Amino acid sequence: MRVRNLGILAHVDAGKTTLTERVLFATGAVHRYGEVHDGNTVTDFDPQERDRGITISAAAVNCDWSGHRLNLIDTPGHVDFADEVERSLRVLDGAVVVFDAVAGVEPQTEAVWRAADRYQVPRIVFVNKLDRPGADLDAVVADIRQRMRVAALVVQLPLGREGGLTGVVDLVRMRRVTWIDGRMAHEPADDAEARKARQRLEEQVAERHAGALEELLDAAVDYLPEPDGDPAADLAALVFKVQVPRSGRLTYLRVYDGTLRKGDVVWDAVAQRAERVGRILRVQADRHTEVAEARAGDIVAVAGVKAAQAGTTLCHRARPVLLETPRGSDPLVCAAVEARTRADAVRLPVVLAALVEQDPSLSVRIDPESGQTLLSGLGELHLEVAVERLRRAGGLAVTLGRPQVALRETVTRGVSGVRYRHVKQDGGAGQFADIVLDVAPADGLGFTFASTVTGGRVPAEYIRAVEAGCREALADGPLGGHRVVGVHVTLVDGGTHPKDSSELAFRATGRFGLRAALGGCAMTLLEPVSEVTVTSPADTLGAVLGDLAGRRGRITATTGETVIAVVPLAALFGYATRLRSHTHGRGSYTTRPAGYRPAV
Ligand SMILES: Nc1nc2c(ncn2[C@@H]2O[C@H](COP(=O)(O)OP(=O)(O)OP(=O)(O)O)[C@@H](O)[C@H]2O)c(=O)[nH]1
Ligand SMILES: [Mg+2]
Repeated sequence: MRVRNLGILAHVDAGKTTLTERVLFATGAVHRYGEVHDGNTVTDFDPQERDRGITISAAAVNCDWSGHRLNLIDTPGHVDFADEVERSLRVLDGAVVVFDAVAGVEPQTEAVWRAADRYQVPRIVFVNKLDRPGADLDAVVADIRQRMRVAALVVQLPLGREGGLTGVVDLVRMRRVTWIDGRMAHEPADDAEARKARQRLEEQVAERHAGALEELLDAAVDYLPEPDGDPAADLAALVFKVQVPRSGRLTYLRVYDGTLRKGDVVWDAVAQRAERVGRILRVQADRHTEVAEARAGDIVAVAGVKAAQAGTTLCHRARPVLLETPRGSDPLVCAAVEARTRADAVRLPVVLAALVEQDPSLSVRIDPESGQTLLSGLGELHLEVAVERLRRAGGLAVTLGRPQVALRETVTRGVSGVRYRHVKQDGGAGQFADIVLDVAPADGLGFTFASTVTGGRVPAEYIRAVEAGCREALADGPLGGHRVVGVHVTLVDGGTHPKDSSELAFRATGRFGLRAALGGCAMTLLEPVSEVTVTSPADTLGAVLGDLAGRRGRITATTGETVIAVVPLAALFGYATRLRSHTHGRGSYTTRPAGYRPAV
C-alpha cells in the first residue's frame, strides 16, 4: 500500500485536533467523532490534554484513503510545545497547515510555516472555521500570500456562508461536494462564481508554469509527495519520540531506508550500542496494532528498545549512518521542583530523568548553591504540564516554585593572548597541553571557533579537542553560571609534549583556558524577550498599552484592535490573569520567542 506521512500544523486552537478527528471519521477509521471540548477525541488522549482542552504531545494516527495509508501526526499549537512540532516535522513528507478563517495568519502558524521551510516540507493549506461569523476566505488567502510570500492557489471554494456552509466546490474537477446529514454527494459545478474562480486558478498556474497547465492539474489530485526510500537497502531509521507509559517504553521512528522486522538487532548510531527490536506497532494515538515489519517510508513505534533517545539513528552496525537530528530550542524558563516527602524526594530524580527522556526540551540541574532541583523548559505552561505529569503519572507529591527566566551571558569586550598550560607530570602517564586564546564578541548568539596556529605546532586533532573543551566551558559563565552565548574564540598558539600530550589533555585545557579567559572579558547578562500579540476591544486598548509599558514592553505595531510588543519574558509571568481583568475577559494574546536583550 502506498503511504503519505502528513503533519497537521497550526497556531493553538486553529482546529488541528478537530480536523484530524473528522479525517478519521470520514475515512472510516472511527465510527463516531469526538469533540475537543468533550474531551473525547482520538489524538488528545492524555488526561491533561482532555482537562486543558489543548494538545500537548504530538499524536500519530493512521487511516486509509483511496488506496493510500495516511500516517497523520496531530501536533500541538501552543508555543511552549514548539519543539514537539519541530521533531515531528523532521519525519514528515508533507503537512496540512490549518488557518482560522476569522483570525487569518496567527503568530505560531507563521513560526511553524518557517520551520516547515527549514525542513523543506511541502504543504497544503486548509482554511478552517469557515462556518464562524466573520469568516473570510479571500482575506486569509491574501494574508497568506503577503506574510508567507508564497503563491497560494485556491483549489476549493466554500459552498454557503457561515451557519449555512454545506460543502465545497472542487475547482480542479469542477464539481460541488456537499455533506448533508453526514452524507457526501457530488454534482457538476457550472455556476458563474465557480467558473470565474477556475479561470483565475488557470491563469495563476499558467503564469508560473507556462504550458504546464494540463499536467499540473492532472497531478493536483496528488498534491503532497510520496516518501522515497528503498525497502531493500540497509536500514536507516530516525527516532523522533520516546514514550514511557506504564505498559513499557515505546520508541517512535520513521524508517527512511530498509525494512525493520520484529527481533532485529539494530545499532544506535549516537549511543553506539546495539538494541533489539521487540514488537513493531502501528499507532492509533494511544492504541496499537502489531505488524510484522516496517518498510522504508513507514512511521511506527517499537517496543523492546531500551535506551535509544529521540534524535538518534537506528541502522546496521557494520554500515552505520547518522541522519540529521531535529534542532531543539534552548530552555527559556526554570523553576524549582520540590518533593513533599522524603520517599518522594528519593524517587524524584528517577521520575524526572524519565520525563526528560520523553521531552528533550526539558532539562534538569541541581543548583550548586541552594541544592534545589531546577527544571527548565520553554515556558510557564510547559513546566506546569511537566510537574502535573510527575504528580499524575509518577505518583509524586511535588510542588513547583515560582518560574524564573533562564538568563544568558555574553561577551561585550574580549581579551587576547590568554595562555593556559595544563601540565601534570608526576610519574606515569603525564598530561601536557599549552594553548593561547583570543576571545571576542561574535555576530549573533552562537559560538564560533577558529585556529590561526601555524607550522603544525598543534596537530588538527588537538585543535578539535580544544574546540570541544571550549564548548564545555560555555555551560557556566563567570557572572552567575549561566550559559554563555555570542562568543568567538581563536586559538592563536600552542605547544605539545612528545610523550605527554593527548586529546584529553587538550580538551581539559580548552575548558579551563576559556573559563579563565572569560573571567578577563567584560561580560553582560542577557534576558529572553518575547514578541507578544494582544487583541483587545477598542475601549480597553489604552489599559492594555499602559500595562505593556509597565512591563518594560516596547510596542512595535498597533493595528485596529491588535498590539504587537516586545516584552521581557520575566515580565510576562501571570500576564494571562492581568489581561483578563484589564479587558473584562475579552482580550487574548499569544507570544513567541524573540531572542535576548541586555537584562536591567
Ligand atoms: N466553529 C468552529 N469551531 C471549530 C472548528 N474547528 C475547530 N473548532 C473548535 O475550536 C476549538 C479548538 O479546536 P482544536 O481542534 O482543539 O484546535 P487545535 O488546533 O487542535 O488546538 P491545539 O492542539 O491546542 O493547538 C474547539 O473548541 C473546536 O471545537 C470549525 O471548523 N468551526
Ligand atoms: Mg490540538
